[in-house]
Amino acid sequence: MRFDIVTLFPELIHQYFQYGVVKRAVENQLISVDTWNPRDYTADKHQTVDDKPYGGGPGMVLKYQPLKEAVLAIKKQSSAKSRVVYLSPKGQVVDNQKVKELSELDHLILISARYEGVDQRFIDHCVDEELSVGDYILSGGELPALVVIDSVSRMIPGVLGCDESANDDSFSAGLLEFPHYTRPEIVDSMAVPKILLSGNHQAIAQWRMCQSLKLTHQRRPDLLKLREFSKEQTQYLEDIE
Ligand code: 9D3
Repeated sequence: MRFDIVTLFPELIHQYFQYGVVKRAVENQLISVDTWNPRDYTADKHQTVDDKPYGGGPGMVLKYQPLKEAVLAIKKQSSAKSRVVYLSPKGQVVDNQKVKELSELDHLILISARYEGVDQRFIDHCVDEELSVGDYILSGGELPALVVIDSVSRMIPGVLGCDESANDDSFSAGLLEFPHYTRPEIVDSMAVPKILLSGNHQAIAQWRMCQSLKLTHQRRPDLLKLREFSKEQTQYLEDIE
């Protein structure tokens, strides 16, 4: 899958892909990441990318032309059908279903803005969809673009190793994860739950499932409405209540 990001701060994007899962995905040619700076698509000698808002008010607005030229340049050098996503606090909040949908595309063009945002005519004419990463204010769209790319990449077959994708199996999907422990067996007089030392794999799996259900019930009851449960799980949930 190809990702092209339009941004005034390309270094911010490239840094991220020097580490971990996404670095390996680039090396294995499962994803490719390029950045495009609207400043390179200006026509005046000061390379102006922003201007004051019509109607007055604080802050600056990214100009239409440099953004449009950047998107045109991206589309010109790619044959794949592409979707243009504008990262915006006004967008639909991204969830796992949206990530899955995006992971089935061949080419994503992501627009990361700064300042107060972009000229509305760019959105009306060049953008397919506006996405937010949550109800809190950030300083720009670069972190949101990285959030989307990171999460979408993890859904592309081959990006995660067997070990990394194992906990997406049917019982844990859609639930909060059970607690983890590692050596030593006792730290500051806190012991590891005995069951985890028993070697009884079936009992351990059941304990973990119960922990997941209990935690999800406590912290995110909204998630429980989204999925169906086995008889055993339903019984356990009734016991919690
Ligand atoms: C005071 C008006 N602000 C809107 C509520 C202006 C404004 C603040 C911050 C406009 C843009 C931004 C920068 N944020 C993003 O570009 C952004 C974002 C976010 O701030 N939160 C969650 N998701 C996203 S996606 C892009």
